[in-house]
Amino acid sequence: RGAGEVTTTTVRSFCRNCSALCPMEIDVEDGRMVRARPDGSASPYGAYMCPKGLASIAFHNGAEGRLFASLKRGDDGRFAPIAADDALDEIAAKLGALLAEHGPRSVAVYHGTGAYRSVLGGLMERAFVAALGTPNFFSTMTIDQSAKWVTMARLGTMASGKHALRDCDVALLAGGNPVVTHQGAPFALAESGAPGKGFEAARASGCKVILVDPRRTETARYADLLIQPLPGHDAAIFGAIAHILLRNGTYDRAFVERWCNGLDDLRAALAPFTPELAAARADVPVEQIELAAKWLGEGHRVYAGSGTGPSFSQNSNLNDHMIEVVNALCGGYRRAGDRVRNPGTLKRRVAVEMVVSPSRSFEREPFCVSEPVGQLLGEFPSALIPREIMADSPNRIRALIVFGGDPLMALGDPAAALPAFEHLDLLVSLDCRMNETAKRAHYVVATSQPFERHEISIPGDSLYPEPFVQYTAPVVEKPAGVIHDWAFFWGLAARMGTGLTFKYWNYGLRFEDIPGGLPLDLETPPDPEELCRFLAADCPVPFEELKAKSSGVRPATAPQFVQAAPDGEDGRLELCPPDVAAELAAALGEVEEAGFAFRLISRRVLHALNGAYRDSAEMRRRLPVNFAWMNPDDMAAAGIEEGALVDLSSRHGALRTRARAEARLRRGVVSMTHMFGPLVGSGDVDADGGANVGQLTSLSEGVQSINFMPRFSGIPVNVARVIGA
Ligand SMILES: Nc1nc2c(c(=O)[nH]1)N[C@H]1C(S)=C(S)[C@@H](COP(=O)(O)OP(=O)(O)OC[C@H]3O[C@@H](n4cnc5c(=O)[nH]c(N)nc54)[C@H](O)[C@@H]3O)O[C@H]1N2
Ligand SMILES: Nc1nc2c(c(=O)[nH]1)N[C@H]1C(S)=C(S)[C@@H](COP(=O)(O)OP(=O)(O)OC[C@H]3O[C@@H](n4cnc5c(=O)[nH]c(N)nc54)[C@H](O)[C@@H]3O)O[C@H]1N2
Ligand code: SF4
Ligand SMILES: [Mo]
Repeated sequence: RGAGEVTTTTVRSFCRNCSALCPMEIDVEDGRMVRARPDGSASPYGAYMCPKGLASIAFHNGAEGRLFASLKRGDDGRFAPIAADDALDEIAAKLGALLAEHGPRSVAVYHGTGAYRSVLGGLMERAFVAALGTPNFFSTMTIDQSAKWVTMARLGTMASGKHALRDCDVALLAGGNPVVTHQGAPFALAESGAPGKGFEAARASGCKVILVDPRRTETARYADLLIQPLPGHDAAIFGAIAHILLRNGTYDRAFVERWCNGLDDLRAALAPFTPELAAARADVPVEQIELAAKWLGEGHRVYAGSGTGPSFSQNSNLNDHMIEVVNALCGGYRRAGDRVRNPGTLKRRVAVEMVVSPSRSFEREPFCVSEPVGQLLGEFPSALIPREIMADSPNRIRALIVFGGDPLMALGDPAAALPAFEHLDLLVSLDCRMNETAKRAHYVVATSQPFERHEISIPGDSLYPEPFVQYTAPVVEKPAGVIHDWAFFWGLAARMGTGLTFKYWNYGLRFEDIPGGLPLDLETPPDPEELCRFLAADCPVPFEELKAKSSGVRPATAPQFVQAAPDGEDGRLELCPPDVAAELAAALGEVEEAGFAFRLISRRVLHALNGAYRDSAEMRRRLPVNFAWMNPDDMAAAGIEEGALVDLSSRHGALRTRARAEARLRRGVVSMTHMFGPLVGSGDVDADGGANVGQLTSLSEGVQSINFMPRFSGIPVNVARVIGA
């Protein structure tokens, strides 16, 4: 080729921002990615990518100050580059000394949203934590929707799973916006890739869609009924819906008789939760609650579920329990003979109509040291990390490895969290850029980014709308100074001499109980392609075929159906255990916190992914700061003009940002997104590039029992225009 000519090659891979794992085509010029397009050739979504998937090229190419070398913080507080091998030597030595002196509990790992993108890294992390033998595993799940884990532990789970959106005739989603977030099954009601298509298909086949959200979300365009309540009243709303189903006898009697306990206790506890009470508290027309209950009661294949909204608000565990109770009263699960659209490809699961009884795992050892609470799905509550560090206990946490996360921003309440993080003997951040937690770390280990890695589609395996599997080799080479996430954990194990067995782990499994696995050599690093080959061992598509078909494969598999329960299967859903009844009674007596004119609600924005991409050019153009969005009438009443500086104050703290009108919001709420600005604002929101909403939240007041979930939505606040600004 002539001088100055560039050759473009097109490589197929998949986006790893979220579990949709959209297949994509990437143009590479001289070893650099330049463009991305959706690849619809085999994709279960057709040709689809969202803006943050497209933005991942710019992110990859350094739009947000990528780290090209690891860093060590000196005694003067300044960071200096350090070779990754040297950083690992020093970290391994420190961890080894802590383990020898204080035992395995002195070491903790926090798994952030960046870690979910790293399949091999995440599995190597699990292997490493199992080898250390520490119970101190934390993830964002416990500061996200762990109310769902609490519900599983107290109510139980229907092993056959819920219906896919396309199979429903009535579908309800409380507090989620999948058209923006692409957050779908197994949590919320949606298909994660191309979410609009799933809603369109469901509606075309006659499904009625109900949304419950203080904001008329982008997803609301698919809603037949939108209920716009004040936040924090989902327990009352869904308690009232259950009340109506019981009152009218429109619940699924056969299902409840066969699979549920506690109907009488539920009936008694819900007697005071009338639709009128819920309507008054949530400030919605009572007719809307009656109509939702009518549709749900008439439905044959019902889905009731939630996004983050109810899990972030007041009484989040109770909110979630009552939403699932409504679903159970409607028999909203796949039943024997129902089609299973995607049983999984890399690991095929058999769906059986039976109940996994409540585990109440949080009542069992191991307990946290600061609170007598056990684990949920093998994890301790992230909101307790600061207390577990500060505890006056020989078993307190002394070293924290943060893998793809920014816990100081994510936990909120910096006044409580920051001193604890500063108290650590060792804080390591494994990340591709400097975030607020990394700034306080002793070591920041610079990692590779998704397109530089081998990966296989485990996160999507049973979540794709139909069976699909994809393997990718690196699209571009990683820079010399960074290491892979998996190599970080392998490298530590090799230096510390702990054995390491690599396994196909999935939620619900105890790592130790998974049979087999691949014991790793601690002398020679594993070949990532071989790790993926191992993970594909049970896949009906041979690995060589996966390698050859880089757009992914839709295997031709015989249709799968839910199987009937084996004889004598006696697991049951506990609709109203005593702790839930007590929480209902307490909620009944609650009064709205006086002295605050507004409730701050959570939201997510299309072009950012939590902390990632907020500094990209596109985001900065759209959102120079994270605005306080308000109903225009509320702004007019308070004399706040568009763009005006406003101070938000809660019982726990304050922040300053700019106001922006949004008619989609009901009155009485202010909506802000998270992970903007520095941990603590300087007072100049424009220079800071936004404000951290975590400054308004608390790690001690208003937290839930069991999962210690803080309140991230429905926070009582006042909003004041900054005078003279
Ligand atoms: N573009 C983009 N996508 C993302 C993310 C992102 O940052 N950006 N983050 C990812 C992550 S980590 C997650 S957990 C998911 C979250 O996915 P979603 O749960 O879909 O997140 P949101 O869009 O914030 O939707 C929450 C909704 O709850 C409503 N709400 C707030 N409080 C209440 C309440 O008390 N009751 C009810 N009923 N509703 C309430 C809010 O108005 C909001 O519309 O998204 C993921 N996807
Ligand atoms: N007030 C308030 N608080 C919240 C929320 C809220 O809405 N409001 N949301 C909550 C929720 S749902 C969540 S999930 C948490 C999010 O909390 P976190 O996950 O702790 O925060 P993120 O900013 O998403 O951190 C992700 C990090 O991963 C890095 N990363 C990206 N790719 C890779 C990779 O391949 N490898 C590695 N090693 N790192 C990578 C990014 O650079 C980024 O620093 O916050 C929670 N906290
Ligand atoms: S939906 Fe998720 S996987 Fe698909 S392009 Fe967007 S961020 Fe990537
Ligand atoms: Mo999340």
